[in-house]
Amino acid sequence: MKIFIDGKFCNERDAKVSVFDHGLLYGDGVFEGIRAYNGRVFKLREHIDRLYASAKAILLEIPLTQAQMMKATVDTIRANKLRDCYVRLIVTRGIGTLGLNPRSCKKPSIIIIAGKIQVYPAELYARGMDIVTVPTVRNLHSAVNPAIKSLNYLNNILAKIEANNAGVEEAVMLNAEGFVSEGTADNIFIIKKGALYTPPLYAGALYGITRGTVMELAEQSGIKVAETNLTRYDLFNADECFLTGTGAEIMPVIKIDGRIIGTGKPGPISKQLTEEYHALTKVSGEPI
Ligand code: PXG
Repeated sequence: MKIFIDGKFCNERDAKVSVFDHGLLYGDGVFEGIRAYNGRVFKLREHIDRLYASAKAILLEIPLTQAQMMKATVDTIRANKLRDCYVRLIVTRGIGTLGLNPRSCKKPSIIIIAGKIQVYPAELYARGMDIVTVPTVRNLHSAVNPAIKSLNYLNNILAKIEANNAGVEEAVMLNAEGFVSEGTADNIFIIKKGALYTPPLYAGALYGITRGTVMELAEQSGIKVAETNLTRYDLFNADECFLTGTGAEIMPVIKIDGRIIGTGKPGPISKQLTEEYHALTKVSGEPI
């Protein structure tokens, strides 16, 4: 595997970062998770835009233009001769001293890894997922805004551990007000009486690129889409529910906190949107 580090490709064995990198010492940095399908990088522009928006929010100046970053991403996939893969882009504050002062870091580090994606088993998509709401609340937008895809994912990791401890794969996080925000690496949607609802971004969600794509697909099919605050009650009484993310794509949810959702099987609108999403991933994106 060839890994891009600061403008050079190196072998997996030699792909190492300094113990003084503030990405490691403090989680000081940002990242993206991107997928390529069928020789095309899906929604590359959108992911690069979000990476730079995350960096801007933490006052991290990425030493590449957006065009150079897009090229580096495509070059990394090419160097590994991949057509269907997962790409992790990481930009850290760089190497500094012990002590959190970011001014000690002279140059941000850029890492690009293109590899195989770990996907949920096909049976799970066919059956639908059982999820729970968890005690760990989503970060406040007045603290580290959840819109920032930062290297500090402990909030989500704790939620994931709590879900796993409850015997399920994924968590729904609520915000400090008790409204639904999102999953640990996915946005959440419900369907009620034929309309699609998802929490607004100010409820503490990431500006999910899959979320945006699904909303566009729904609108194109004449499905009403609304961003609105949702409570656990709304989730329990939904006709259908699903999670969206680059990794999970569209994952139907059939049980939440022990309540069966709708018929207890992936619903027709979830299935329709999944088919449309898969069709889109096959034909659109930046050629590798
Ligand atoms: N919320 C959070 C907190 C996320 O981290 C999403 C929603 C969905 O966003 P996208 O833009 O992917 O639709 C994410 C995405 C990984 C990994 O390897 C994480 C994500 C995506 C891909 C891989 O942990 N998070």
